[in-house]
Amino acid sequence: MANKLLYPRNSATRRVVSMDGMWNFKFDYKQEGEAKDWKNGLKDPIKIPVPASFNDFFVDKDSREYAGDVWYETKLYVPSEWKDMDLDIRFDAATHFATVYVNGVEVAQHKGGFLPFNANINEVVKFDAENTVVVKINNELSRQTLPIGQTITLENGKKMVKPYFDFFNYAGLQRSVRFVATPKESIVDFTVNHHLDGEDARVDYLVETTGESQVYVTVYDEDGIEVASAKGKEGTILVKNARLWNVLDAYLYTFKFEIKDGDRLIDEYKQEIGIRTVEVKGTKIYINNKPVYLKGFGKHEDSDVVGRGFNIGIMKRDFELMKWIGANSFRTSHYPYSEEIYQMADREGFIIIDETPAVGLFESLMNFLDASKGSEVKFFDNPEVHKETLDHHLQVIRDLITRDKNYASVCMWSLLNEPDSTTDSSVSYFEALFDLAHELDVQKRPRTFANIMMAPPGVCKCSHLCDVISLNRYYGWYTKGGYEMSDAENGFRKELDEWAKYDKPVIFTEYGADTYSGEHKLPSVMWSEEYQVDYLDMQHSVFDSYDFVVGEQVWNFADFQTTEGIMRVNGNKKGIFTRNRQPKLAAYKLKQRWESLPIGFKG
Ligand code: CKX
Repeated sequence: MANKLLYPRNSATRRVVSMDGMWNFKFDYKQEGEAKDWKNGLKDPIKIPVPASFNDFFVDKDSREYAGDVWYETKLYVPSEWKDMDLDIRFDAATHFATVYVNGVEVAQHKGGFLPFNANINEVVKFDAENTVVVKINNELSRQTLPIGQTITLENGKKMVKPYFDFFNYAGLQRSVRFVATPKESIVDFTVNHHLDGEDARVDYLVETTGESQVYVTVYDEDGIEVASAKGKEGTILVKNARLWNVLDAYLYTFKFEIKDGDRLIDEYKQEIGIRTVEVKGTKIYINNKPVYLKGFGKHEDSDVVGRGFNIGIMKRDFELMKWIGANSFRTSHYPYSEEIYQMADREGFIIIDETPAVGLFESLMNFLDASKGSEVKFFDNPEVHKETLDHHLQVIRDLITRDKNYASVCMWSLLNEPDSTTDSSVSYFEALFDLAHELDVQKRPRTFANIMMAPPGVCKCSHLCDVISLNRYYGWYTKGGYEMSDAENGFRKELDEWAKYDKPVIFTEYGADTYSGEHKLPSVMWSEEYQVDYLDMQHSVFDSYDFVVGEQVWNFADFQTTEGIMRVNGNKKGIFTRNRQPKLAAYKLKQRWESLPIGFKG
């Protein structure tokens, strides 16, 4: 069975049935689900919405903090009219480890909570009947999962997940689940790569199918007019007078891929595609041969009640707020986001820095805050990290690039967030990641990782691998905050003077200050809305002093949920917007700045 990761779409030859809604659900407190054959169906279940994290629906702490297996069940009716087709259940994600059973038979397993996978059911399906679909999901973390953490057992015998990162370990069926019927001979994948040729564009394409019939590609403009076409599984399409996809000025062509036997249509798949190029030259990032300055945010898929569950309303509100504030980019911190968000970014013309779930690659007990004082053994000095963790990390990169490679909005790959890049043992691990990303991405987009403040120039051993240097810096917050901010600024400038020697573009993928919405103080003090403004003013004054700084992404777009801690007030409050998407004072300050910065600022 070909590894089909194409986003599920109805077409003349394909059928997609949503499986979203209320599913049966059980916690497996006694770890008895396997022994009691819950794979055949759940007895005395409760109901739970899909897509959503399970954690925030309940009123008791054991449910919210549950660590271990949870079981989901639903029924799926399959008509016999589809008996000659490939029948798959496509999970947009299952966090973090999933085992899928249909009619009591295991049909798929998947490790990793933020990328899609398929469960083929042809061998076990009952036609013209209800089929029992059961999904066992485990939410525990270790050094061999991405993201990284640990799972401990409390003295009362209950398990607890302790993330090495600063966001709540939401879990479950957090994205949509769909039943997909495709022809036996089908389009499995395609890849596009764009070249500008004066007013024209040449689009190299490669189509992967499960058979040998002829492939046809037809390109339509936004008015549905055919503008180009080609025949064959591989080739180049010339789009005359191409309307390019530009930042905040998007244009999407519809590419229709067909497999035909003579006039008989075998399979059809369509996707909207923006034609653009992205590259790094010197210390600048170019889109369509024009320099761009990134303005925007680190975000999270995070909202009230549904946790990390895909929330289409929040997605819409977030884009409206980002347009309002003058942003043009965001990073999918710290994991690949729902595909609908990339589709929206394509449509709205936003640049995405697409990040893997490689966060917490630091020896730490609580989370990154302990990173500098975790155990003496450095993360990459652990031999098993270079085996199981690296194998999984490389697989995640393969799946990430397979899933997202054709989105115009995806302009950079962030392969890790705040790893311990300070040891010789980290270099071979990073080299493997960066080499694979370069090999797999035909568009050769820039590669980076978000560098933590403990890994400045001369200490970091891996920044030379980056095409773009991405920095997470908190001068004036985690170091020398408050009245010491002037010293913080001096230290900041000294560090940037060192980064200048890399002669590469530098972007800030994080800078921010925790701000309790409604807290006001004149003169400002830390945690007040006024301090967030003063803090941002200092950062921007530093950024504007360096020509090679070509991007600023504030941490964070919105307040978000974390584990409990003495520095978290029901979550991380560095949002420019509150968790329910209302502006703090700094939002107006940022709007003023970003609306004044041209897209080619410093270009
Ligand atoms: N960086 C000093 C990773 C984010 C956290 C952020 C924070 C840290 C800062 C590291 O996921 O939320 O502390 O706000």
